[in-house]
Amino acid sequence: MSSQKFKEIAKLLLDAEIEKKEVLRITADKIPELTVDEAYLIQKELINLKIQQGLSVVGPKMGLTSRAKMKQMNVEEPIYGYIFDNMVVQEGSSLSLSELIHPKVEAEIAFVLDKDLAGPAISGVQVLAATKYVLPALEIIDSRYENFQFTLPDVIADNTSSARVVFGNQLRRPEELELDLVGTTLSINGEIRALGAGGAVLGHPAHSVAMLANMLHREGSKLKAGQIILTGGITEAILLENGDEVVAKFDQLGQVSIKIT
Ligand code: 0L1
Ligand code: MG
Repeated sequence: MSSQKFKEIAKLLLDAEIEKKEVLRITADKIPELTVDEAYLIQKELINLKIQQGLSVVGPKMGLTSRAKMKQMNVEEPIYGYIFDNMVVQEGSSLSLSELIHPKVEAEIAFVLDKDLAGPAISGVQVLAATKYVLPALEIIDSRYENFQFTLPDVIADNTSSARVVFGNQLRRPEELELDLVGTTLSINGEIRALGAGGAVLGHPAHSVAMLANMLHREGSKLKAGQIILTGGITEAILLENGDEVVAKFDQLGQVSIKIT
């Protein structure tokens, strides 16, 4: 497959994001046999286009980190993408549905490292030793594909549905908490719609960061100090509607909220 073709698909996905128009998944018509490695090449072209437009990477994110989602997509390994500065929404503020296509929200724990971490063979213990603090987050995902329907390579190419993120204000040292036991509820308009604990993320959110460092190593990349890393959904993702008041509460980590208008 030519790199020109990958660039064209990256541009199509970027235009869909900017114009808020869903497109047919790549594997339905353009490249039915698209592989995971090729999908990451398309994702890289998409990231480069965003950087050329003046956007900055806030940090990488892991997706499909729950056993249930991996089973549903029939995959052995989670996937990663990138959060950009124009995706960050202030905690407690509002987000207009008109900015997105068909957004869903999930509750996550984010990490900030104070040292770079380069794979291979990074462990969760090494991640915790390199972590400056952890904080709660809401991730708003928004597939650019029709009806949120895709295969694994499609969603990788689409920067793993990254769209918006809200970070909480409470920063904690990782040793102050047992992150796998951090209970989390995701409420909409006062009703708990999903719940879980940090252990839903690959057994422990630090494992997700370790796996990310090891996956990035394969492409000659690493986790960098100061980046904010999303570790993956503790809860399932819930479709957002106009007027929704979304609040995620995390045991010992505080809460994160957003109003959908
Ligand atoms: O952050 C995520 O877990 C999303 C990964 C992509 C799958 C989806 O869009 O549901
Ligand atoms: Mg996520």
